[in-house]
Amino acid sequence: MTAKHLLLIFTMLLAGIVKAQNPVIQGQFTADPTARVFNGKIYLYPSHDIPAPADKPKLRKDWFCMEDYHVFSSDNLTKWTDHGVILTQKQVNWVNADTYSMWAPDCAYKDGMYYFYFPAMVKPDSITKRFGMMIGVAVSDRPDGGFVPMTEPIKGVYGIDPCTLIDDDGQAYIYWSGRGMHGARLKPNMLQLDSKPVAIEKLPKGMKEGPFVFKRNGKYYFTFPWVPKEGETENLSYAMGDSPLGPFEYKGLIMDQSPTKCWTNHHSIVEYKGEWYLFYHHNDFSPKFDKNRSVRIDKIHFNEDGTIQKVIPTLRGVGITNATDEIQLDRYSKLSKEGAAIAYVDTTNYFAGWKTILSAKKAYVQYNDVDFGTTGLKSVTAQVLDGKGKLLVKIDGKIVAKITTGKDELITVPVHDIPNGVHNLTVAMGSKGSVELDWLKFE
Ligand code: FUB
Repeated sequence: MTAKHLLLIFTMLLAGIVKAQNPVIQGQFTADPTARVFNGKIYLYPSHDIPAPADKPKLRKDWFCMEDYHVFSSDNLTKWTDHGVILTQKQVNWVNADTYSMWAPDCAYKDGMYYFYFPAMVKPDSITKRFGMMIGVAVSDRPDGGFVPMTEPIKGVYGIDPCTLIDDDGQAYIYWSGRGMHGARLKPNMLQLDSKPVAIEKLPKGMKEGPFVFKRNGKYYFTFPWVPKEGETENLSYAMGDSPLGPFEYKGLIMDQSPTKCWTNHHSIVEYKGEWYLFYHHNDFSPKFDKNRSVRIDKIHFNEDGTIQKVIPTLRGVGITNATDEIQLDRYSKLSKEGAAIAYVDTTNYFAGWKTILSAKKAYVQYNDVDFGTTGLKSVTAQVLDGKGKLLVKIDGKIVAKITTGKDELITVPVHDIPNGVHNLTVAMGSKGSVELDWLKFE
């Protein structure tokens, strides 16, 4: 890792702000995202993958390793604030802190309090007298911290991947996976079951986990990652029903399994400011090890009859990017079939992100939804990492600047006729040659 990369990560952490596009959180791994809307903001509760610490030789190097949770929030889905660590395994008396097993969490709000649900491996000698994964609760009066863990996990819940649903009548439910998929009513205190666990049946055969249940237009959606056959990886699927604990009828796929083989996928679905979003994960910042994952977001759409349209994963993700921010074109909306490619900036530090390589005349990269504001932008700066050639900067197809580069440089040129508002940006090769571009920014 170079001094430049360290400075970049340090600056991002210090500001508590991370950037838009997929993956949405940079500088650290985030997986199993549960998104919730509290007080008009989106809160993101992911698990926190880390590489197994070198001073813990007993931990498997090829498995999940998670010792704590962060929470992130945003009011525009593009700039995220990291509120820091909200719970660590050492704070929970019943958790075996040698196991680094703080897996997929959820958070629910009820009657002025926030309930953070998390699975973890119990201590062999703990009060539970059980072995394996159970689900605990930590409680706070705010969504972004102050969580105090209860001294016992929830009795009767043996498994992982908790998900909650608060129905319109205020009744809370919890769902989890472990020996099948289950759900149960929660007591008003949100800490105990109020009914026997119900097995969610009639789902297709194969390995399933990570249930996420939500309600829309009076219908209950039971959604889940599913591996139909050995040798495959997790797709995202769903079933629908008329009551919170089923029965549910299987409806189909939300997202195909990934062609680039991240074995897990784990998701949540949330409505925010009138649009629906799918939060999921992929191993973008860890291409060689799929247990170090990163959260992505894409829009999700429903058909008239309430069924879900399949989501095709994108790198562009969601939200509007300000023209005055560094625009990472490699998170593209469209790439020309020939002469355009994306590569890591630094294969010894994947968190440094990606670059766009344009290597043929007319090759292009298009990045949609850039907000050019209302004030006259005068110049554009490009971070060129290598190469020689002429770049044409276009807004909705019209050339607004030409950049001629012959080396790695930060180069600024004047722009003209910049429109107000949100438009699509394209950078195309206007000559022979090859240029490696990190980002572009208007001033
Ligand atoms: O993150 C650990 C496990 O991987 C989760 O509990 C599963 O849902 C899968 O994403």
